[in-house]
Amino acid sequence: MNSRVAAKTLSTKELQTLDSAHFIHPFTDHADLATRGARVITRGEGIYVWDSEGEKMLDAMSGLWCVNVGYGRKELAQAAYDQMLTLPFYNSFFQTTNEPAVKLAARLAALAPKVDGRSFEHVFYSSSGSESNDSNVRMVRRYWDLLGQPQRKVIISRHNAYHGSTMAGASLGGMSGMHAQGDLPIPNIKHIGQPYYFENGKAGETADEFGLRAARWLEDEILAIGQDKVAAFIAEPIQGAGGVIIPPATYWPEIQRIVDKYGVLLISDEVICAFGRLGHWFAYEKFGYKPDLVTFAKAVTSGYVPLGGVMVGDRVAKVLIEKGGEFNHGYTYSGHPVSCAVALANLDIMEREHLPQRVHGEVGAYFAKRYAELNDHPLVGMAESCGFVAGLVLLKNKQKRERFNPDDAVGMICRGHCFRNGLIMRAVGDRMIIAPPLTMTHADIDELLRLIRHALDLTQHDLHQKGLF
Ligand code: PXG
Repeated sequence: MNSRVAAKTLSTKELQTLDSAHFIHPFTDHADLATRGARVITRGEGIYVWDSEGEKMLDAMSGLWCVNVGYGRKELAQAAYDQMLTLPFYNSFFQTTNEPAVKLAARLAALAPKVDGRSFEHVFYSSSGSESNDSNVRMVRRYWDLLGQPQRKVIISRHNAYHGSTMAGASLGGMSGMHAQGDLPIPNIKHIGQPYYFENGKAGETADEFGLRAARWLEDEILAIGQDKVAAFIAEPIQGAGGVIIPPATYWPEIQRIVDKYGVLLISDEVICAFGRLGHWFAYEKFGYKPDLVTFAKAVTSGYVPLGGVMVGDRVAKVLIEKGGEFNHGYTYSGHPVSCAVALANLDIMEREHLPQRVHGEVGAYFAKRYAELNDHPLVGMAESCGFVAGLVLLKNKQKRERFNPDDAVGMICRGHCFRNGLIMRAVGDRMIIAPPLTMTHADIDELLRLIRHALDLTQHDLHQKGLF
């Protein structure tokens, strides 16, 4: 494309043609996309986005689980502008640092709650969740090397987990479709089952009983591999991309007991769950466990600019710093001044507007109550939420808990009805999920629930016509 084209305002059709000619999208079937043309999102304000045809949509996915403060925040733009003029970039490799990165690290350390005297005084920066989890692999292995236990290499994760899309991120994740492309997982990554009660609970087993059973799969795996070979366990507090899988209350305490018993490091991947999403700054506080490393990204800047990182707990930091010498790892953009300046301004908004507290308190309770009402819909099984993430499963027969045939792609049918009717909701197989901005008011929540119910009604009608329901 020449520069004249770049300067001109393009029609939707022109943009779509250029898009399929030049832009390889993430996780997309390009041949399929070329037949329909990508939807062009042009602007956002508050909880809404608009496309190039002027359609307004309530963005119940906060972009991609990240725009926690909503769209159109001028002070985030101002923070980026000011920082770009002052110092757009400098590296933090050769014994240099910059003011926003330092201030942000100290602020994150102060926000991360201490559990049983364990604290997070240190931060390692990256630009994304995937990179952060790569850093976790490097850090965990370095830790055990420094302690004279280099054989402790195996990191245990879970099926249907999502930890990113780099080689290590995709390997840590438990998505079979991702593993099938490119010889993944890389060596020394193992997976256990996920704590999905609806799917894996046995007849007559309570959710709490199932939670204990699912946690003990970790103990079985540690014993099968050999305790002296296991470096860490990594998990999302609630699985996000896997379909908003909320573990039973017994799960996390039992996981804590097991990692403590075998001395295994615990990595809490909070790329989705931190920064108010579950009503706390960090999600481990919600579930009361004690991670050694916490992955963050996304909402640290509300997605306005890329930033990720790892909160490094005392146990690991002490060894890395006191015994470590040089850690041969880092990124050009580790501690990027513009990203860190935007993150600071984003945390200002979250604090000023008490966003985690709103989710934790009355607004979150209202959302939970309204969302749970969806359980009375004929298509819906197990509509449940935690903070501002929520999921439900579409059921063919509610009384018999019968699922749809995966080939019928009912989730995609429902997602289509959402999109055409002004709602962005995500489908993961037959699960419909949301993670709305934390700024939602009662009126916004009412509107969201009206839109979801309308889309479910249309889906039911459609499936009925197709003979599927
Ligand atoms: N960990 C978790 C828990 C995530 O949710 C990542 C790591 C990777 O972050 P980056 O910034 O490298 O993408 C994520 C990202 C989806 C979807 O379909 C979810 C994510 C990314 C893309 C799509 O729900 N989460």
